[in-house]
Amino acid sequence: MPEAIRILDSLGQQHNLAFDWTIYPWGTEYFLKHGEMMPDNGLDLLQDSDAVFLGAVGDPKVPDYVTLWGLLIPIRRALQQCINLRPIRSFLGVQSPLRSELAFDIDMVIVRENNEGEYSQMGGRLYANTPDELAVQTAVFTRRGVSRIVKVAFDLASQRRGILTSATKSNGIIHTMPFWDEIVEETSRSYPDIAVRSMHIDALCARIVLRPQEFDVIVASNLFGDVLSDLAAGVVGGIGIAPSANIDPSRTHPSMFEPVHGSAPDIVGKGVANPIGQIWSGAMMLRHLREEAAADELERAIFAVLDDGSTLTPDLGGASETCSVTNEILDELRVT
Ligand code: GGG
Repeated sequence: MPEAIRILDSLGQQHNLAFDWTIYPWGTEYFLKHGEMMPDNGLDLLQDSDAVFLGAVGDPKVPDYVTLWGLLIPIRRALQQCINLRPIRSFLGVQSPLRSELAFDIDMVIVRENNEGEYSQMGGRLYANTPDELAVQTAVFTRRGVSRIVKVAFDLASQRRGILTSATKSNGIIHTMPFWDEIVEETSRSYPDIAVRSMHIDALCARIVLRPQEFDVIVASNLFGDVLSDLAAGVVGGIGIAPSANIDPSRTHPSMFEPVHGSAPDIVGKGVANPIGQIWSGAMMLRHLREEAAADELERAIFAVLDDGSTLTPDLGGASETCSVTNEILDELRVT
C-alpha cells in the first residue's frame, strides 16, 4: 500500500491531481488490539470518500472468515459495490506455468457478482459437537442482482472483442444456475452482436488452462468469479499482479479498489511483496474517478515493466525488492 500511494502521489503531481488520503489502520492487527476489524462507525467513515483503496488483509492468528466478514464483505455490501471487475493479462516478461506456445496474448476480464450468490449469511449450524451436527448455507440469487451483473458484462464485451462466456453449473445446481442461465439468455437478445456461450464451471476451468486466449469477458457468480480469477491469474504467471475494482454502478457510494490477493504472511517484513496488484488497482481507481489520462499512463508504465521482465519480485521468479519494482514504474512514468 505505501508503494502504491507513492506512485499515485507522484503521478498526481504530473496531472495536477492531489490525493487527500485518510489512512484507517483496519485489519488483523487492529482486530487483535480491539476485537473488531473496524470500528462501529467504520462504514459511515468510508461514505465520505470518493473511493476506498484497500490493501491485503489477513493473518494466520485470525480465522479468515473473521477477517473477511468483519471488513471486506461488509464494505462491499454497505457501499453497494455489486460489481467486481478483475482484468487478467499475459506479459512478455512474466513467465506463465503453461508451455510458452499456450501462454501468449491472454487478455480477459472476469465480471464477478459481488453482493449475493454463494456468499450469504443465510444458514446456520445445529447440534454442535454431536454426531448429528449439520451446517446449512443458502445461496441467494435475485433477478435484480443477476440481471445487473449480466448486463454489465454484455456492455463490457461490447466495448472489447465481443465475446462473453457465462460461468454456470446448471447441470448440478438445480435452482439458482438454471435461473442464472435464463437471465443470460434473456439479456443476450438485446446484444445480437455479442458471441455468448455458457460453460459449466468445471469445463470452463479446463478451457482457461488449455485455451486462455479464447476468453474476452467472463461473467460469474460471487464464488465462481472469485475462484476463476485466481485460476486465470495463475495461468498468466501469478496472483501478485492481479487488480480488482468493487464498483457501485450508481456512484451513490464510493467504490473500492484492491488487489485480488490477500496478505502473504510468509514474506511479511522482507520487502519483497509484489506491489503491482495494488498499483494496478490504483490505475483502475483513477479510471473510475474519470482521470483517464493518468490511468492510461499508469497502466502503460506497469505493462512496460511487466513486458520487460527484468525487475520482478520473487513470486514472479525475479529477485527484486518491492521498492525496486515501484522505482521502475516511476522511471517509466517519467519517460512517458
Ligand atoms: N485484497 C483484500 C484481500 O485480502 N482479499 C483476499 C480475499 O480473500 N478476498 C476474498 C474475496 O475477494 O471475496
